Amino acid sequence: MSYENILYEKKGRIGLVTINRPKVLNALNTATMDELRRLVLEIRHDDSVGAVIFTGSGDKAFVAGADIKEFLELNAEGGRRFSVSGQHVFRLIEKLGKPSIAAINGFALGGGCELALSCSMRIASENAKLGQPELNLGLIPGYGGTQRLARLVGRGIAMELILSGKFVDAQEAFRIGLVNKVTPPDKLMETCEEVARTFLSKGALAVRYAMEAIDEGLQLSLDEGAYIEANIFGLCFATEDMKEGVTAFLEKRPPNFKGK
Ligand code: CO8
Repeated sequence: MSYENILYEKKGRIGLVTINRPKVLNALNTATMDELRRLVLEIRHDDSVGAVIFTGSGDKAFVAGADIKEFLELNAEGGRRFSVSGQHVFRLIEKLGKPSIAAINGFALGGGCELALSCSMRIASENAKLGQPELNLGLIPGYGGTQRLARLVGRGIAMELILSGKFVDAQEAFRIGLVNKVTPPDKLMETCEEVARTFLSKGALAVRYAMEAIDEGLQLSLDEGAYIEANIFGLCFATEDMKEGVTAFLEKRPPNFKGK
């Protein structure tokens, strides 16, 4: 499939998705969100891809938000639909079943920060700035930010960031747990690929099961989450990878996982 606003390449088993509208700091317009939805579905069904990195074109922005130029045309129902369809795309990323890394190479604002929040983890370059400035526009975050930010960094910090609309730099984002790592700009992609390769070295089924247990459990009580964990843990015993992993350990050799 070809895309106008997104670049997509495969580096080995890593899918590299680059939002490519640098003139508007990679703002997500409707067409880009539609392409992103199609691409994420394509990646989901492509067994040759085991991990995904999302980034933005140029050296200034990851994604500076939803495309503000589209907002004035919307009425209440249009705004709601806009929000629901964007939430759907980001939920597809979250439930991809393959780890995703946001390589934050500059501004990650509004919908851009929300895109990063829907990834499994975030790595920021030293020049990154993150924030949810929607209240400055008389809006609230609409692509899951009110929900995911609070779940990731806690209620108090989410309240502070969303109600103030302030930007935080990479170090502050690291301090509050919004990003997992900070790198010099020229090391960002290398670091993301290195982390992705670590995930790829595990069995793809166990990776997917662990992600499912974490993500499903986060929506449940501890007891319900533990129940899901036990069931998925049990399921691991039906995989060839589990037998291979345990046998390899006992035979003191590296495992050769097949994703089966
Ligand atoms: N949408 C559209 N265009 C944008 C956006 C954006 N989000 N961000 C930047 N641009 C454009 C600018 O208009 C400018 O275009 P032009 O050259 O034609 O004037 C170009 O990108 C370069 O930007 P600046 O000249 O402003 O660059 P600066 O370095 O001076 O400033 C900033 C960079 C601080 C990032 C600034 O561009 C800015 O504040 N951008 C807007 C950030 C923002 O508010 N983002 C949140 C948007 S709302 C949102 O994401 C809601 C998501 C949920 C949607 C669901 C709702 C229905």
